[in-house]
Amino acid sequence: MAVERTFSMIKPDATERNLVGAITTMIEDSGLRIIASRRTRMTQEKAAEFYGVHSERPFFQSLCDFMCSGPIIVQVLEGENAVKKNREIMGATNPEDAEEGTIRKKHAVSLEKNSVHGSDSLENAAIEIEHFFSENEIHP
Ligand code: IDP
Ligand code: MG
Repeated sequence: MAVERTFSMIKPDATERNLVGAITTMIEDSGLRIIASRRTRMTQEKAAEFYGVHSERPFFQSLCDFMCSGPIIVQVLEGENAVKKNREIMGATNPEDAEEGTIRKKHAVSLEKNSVHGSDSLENAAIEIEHFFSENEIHP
């Protein structure tokens, strides 16, 4: 198995409900290590760029508005099969479909306000990490 890095975000619905510690604990309990972490805010420009693949979808503007509506936590996670493992502990995009014990099942409020983001491939993980972190902010 390969040690990988993935990008994680705690979304505004979760920071608003004071769930940063609870979600971070679920990540750490999975064995993944948080090797970079920062509280910040999205701008409309950054949200539109970050979610660019969804720019033609009907929910795009609402998603960008939501992502800018409050603070977020951006993190780099490291561990064996980190990309897949993080997607597993996040649960399905729609919390109604998420499995028991996942972050989204436990904490998400809706399909849009689903508490966390996680990279969906190793390639996208590298791109998304670069959006938010320089190498000297990452400390394994
Ligand atoms: P993911 O976050 O599980 O990778 P994506 O399909 O990449 O899911 O969608 C990105 C984000 O856009 C979701 O996490 C969610 O916040 C939002 N989203 C996805 N589909 C819908 C929808 O049909 N309505 C509203 N928001 C959506
Ligand atoms: Mg996605």
